[in-house]
Amino acid sequence: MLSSDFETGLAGWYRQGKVAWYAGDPKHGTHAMRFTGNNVWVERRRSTAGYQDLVLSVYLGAKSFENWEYLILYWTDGQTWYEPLTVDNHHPASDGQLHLIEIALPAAAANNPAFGIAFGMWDTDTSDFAYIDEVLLTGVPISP
Ligand SMILES: [Ca+2]
Ligand SMILES: [Ca+2]
Repeated sequence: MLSSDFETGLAGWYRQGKVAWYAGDPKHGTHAMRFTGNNVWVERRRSTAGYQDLVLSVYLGAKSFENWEYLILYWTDGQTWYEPLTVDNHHPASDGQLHLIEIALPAAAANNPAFGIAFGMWDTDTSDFAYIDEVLLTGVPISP
């Protein structure tokens, strides 16, 4: 339903803050998306109309986080932004490498024309980084 490996750029993603199309490591393939600095927000909307049993997967990691620094994965039903994943400096994905995260989204995400996902990085600075690659949203067509 949505697949983004960032091999050809960051098109389709609304971006605020210091977000780069990134050829360094870590990455899968030739490029990933990299955040640095504070107040980063990257968002993409995708209607899930006609689909259920949604699963969101992504490879992500964070580097140089201290206690107060966060990378958060969000999804929205069009009303509320939910936060199923927060990477802080105690999370395994704070080791600067890419980790597969898979989230089975609740029913409110299904069959929803206002569905969207986002990533935020907060209270960080220019020596902190987050890496995102291979964002994939899958769903099962709802039988008529
Ligand atoms: Ca890639
Ligand atoms: Ca830091």
